[in-house]
Amino acid sequence: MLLQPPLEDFYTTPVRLYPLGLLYVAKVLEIYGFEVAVFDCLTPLKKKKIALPEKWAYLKPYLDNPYFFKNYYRFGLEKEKIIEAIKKFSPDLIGLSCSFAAYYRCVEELAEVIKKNFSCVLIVGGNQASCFPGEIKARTPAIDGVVTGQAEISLPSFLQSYFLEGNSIKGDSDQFLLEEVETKEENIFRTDNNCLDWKKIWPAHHLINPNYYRLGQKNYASLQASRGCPYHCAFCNVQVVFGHQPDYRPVRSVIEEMKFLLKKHRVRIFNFEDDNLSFNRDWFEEFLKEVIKDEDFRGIELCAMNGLNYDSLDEEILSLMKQAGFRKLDLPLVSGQPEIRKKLKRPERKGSDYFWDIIRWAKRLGFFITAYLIIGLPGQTEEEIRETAAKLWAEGVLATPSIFYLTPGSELYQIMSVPEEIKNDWDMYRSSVFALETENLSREKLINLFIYFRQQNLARRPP
Ligand code: B12
Ligand code: SF4
Repeated sequence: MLLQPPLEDFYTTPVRLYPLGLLYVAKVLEIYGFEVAVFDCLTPLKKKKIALPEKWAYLKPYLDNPYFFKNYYRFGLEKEKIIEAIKKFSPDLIGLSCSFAAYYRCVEELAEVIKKNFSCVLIVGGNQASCFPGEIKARTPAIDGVVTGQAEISLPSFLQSYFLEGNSIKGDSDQFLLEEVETKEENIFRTDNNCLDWKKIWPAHHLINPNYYRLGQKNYASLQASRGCPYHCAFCNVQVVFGHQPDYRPVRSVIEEMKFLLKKHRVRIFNFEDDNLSFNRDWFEEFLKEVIKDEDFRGIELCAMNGLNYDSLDEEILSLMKQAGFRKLDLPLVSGQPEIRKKLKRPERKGSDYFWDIIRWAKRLGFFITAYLIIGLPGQTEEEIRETAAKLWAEGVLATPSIFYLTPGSELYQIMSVPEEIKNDWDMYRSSVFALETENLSREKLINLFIYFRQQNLARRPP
């Protein structure tokens, strides 16, 4: 049984909680003969007001501001309901998604409750688990195993060592014999070792209720056409799980998965959570053309809420994207200052003004554009941030700020000097607590900038 745990914060983003990582893990387990249930504690989303932890008392004076957060919440099911669901399925193995440092406390709490009530094997995986496997093992004895990296690569060997080499589990251990699975489904294994080829499998979408995942009136699903990104942006850590070698699925396989979702799950919005979907221009062009020419896809919407790298877009690709069903364009600009982008190693092969060309072309094509800025980066100033925002607003672009937070495994994480009490406290690794101050940007300035963006964006919202 695989669980997406509850979380605690001021907000979450219900339209992007599709448990894609767990569905890939589920597929791996199914291939090995397990009967799998995916239990998403966050969907349908429930929230309950809870007390703001004392360490964030500095945010209290702002909670009255109409443009700031109002309350601190626990999102997700109560633990009694989770225990009940686990009892009902009675699993031999439980896997928890552990993607965020900020919400590790909730994973730990859930792990401890599970261990008190059940004797099954308990494992965690995901980005956070991959960043800190040793620390997690040492910190949370309730967790039996920390599986790092992509489940398709690491889970088979974990299953083999755990279930074939002495550890007990109910059921028939023969079914975990790799050789046996290999002969049955030979083509899904890489030839050089025993891991699965993620490009040859689909996430186990069939294990969730598609009607729980909706954007407005329409069912949506997240998927991945590629993994990995060749760049080395200093604030990014996606390479910890997916590496630097972009790895694309065959276009046909992505189209088939979309058709399955369209027909069986009535999905009308397809959200790509790739690290760098548009990096391989030839692949992206071929994919868009396939979608355009296929009658089944009339009226669908495509989006890449994780953002597209503007450096890899051009007028022709934008036009194909529009025809294929992209209506919104999410573009990470990061900072308006080219020198800061350069220092952060942002890809900018086409020059520092190229972003603004893309904006103009996209506007002409009728896209709704959101540009994402990181606020609070080393070297940034308040003036630059306000100027960039004003420029974006003048172009009719929504400017969305993300307050800079610590990302374990990133270059900045290694080199930035951060007070120990912040670095040692995973709760602090989130935007919403304004943890990191720089020489130019105090916490007060960051909070005021955040409020300013919200106020301005609201005033500009179309009626
Ligand atoms: C989609 C997404 C979200 C969604 C939620 C996704 C979800 N279902 O929970 C939303 C938009 C809500 C979100 C929010 C945040 N996110 Co986010 N998000 C992502 C993103 C872009 C993609 C995740 C994804 O679907 N990947 C595709 C799947 C297939 O990959 P995967 O989940 O890693 O799963 C694979 C492996 O990890 C492993 N695996 C995963 N789970 C498990 C479980 C088991 C048992 C096993 C064995 C293996 C395993 O196998 C899978 C298949 O190979 C990642 C970046 C990334 N590229 O992963 C960031 C990322 C996870 N987010 C991150 C962060 C920090 C946040 C925020 C906390 C930032 C903030 N604003 O403060 C917010 C929280 C806001 C809030 N209050 O909700 C960080 C986490 C870093 C860390 N270690 O702390 C990441 C890595 C991005 C980054 N580098 O900054 N996020
Ligand atoms: S382009 Fe995006 S995914 Fe690639 S390294 Fe930079 S931030 Fe990370």
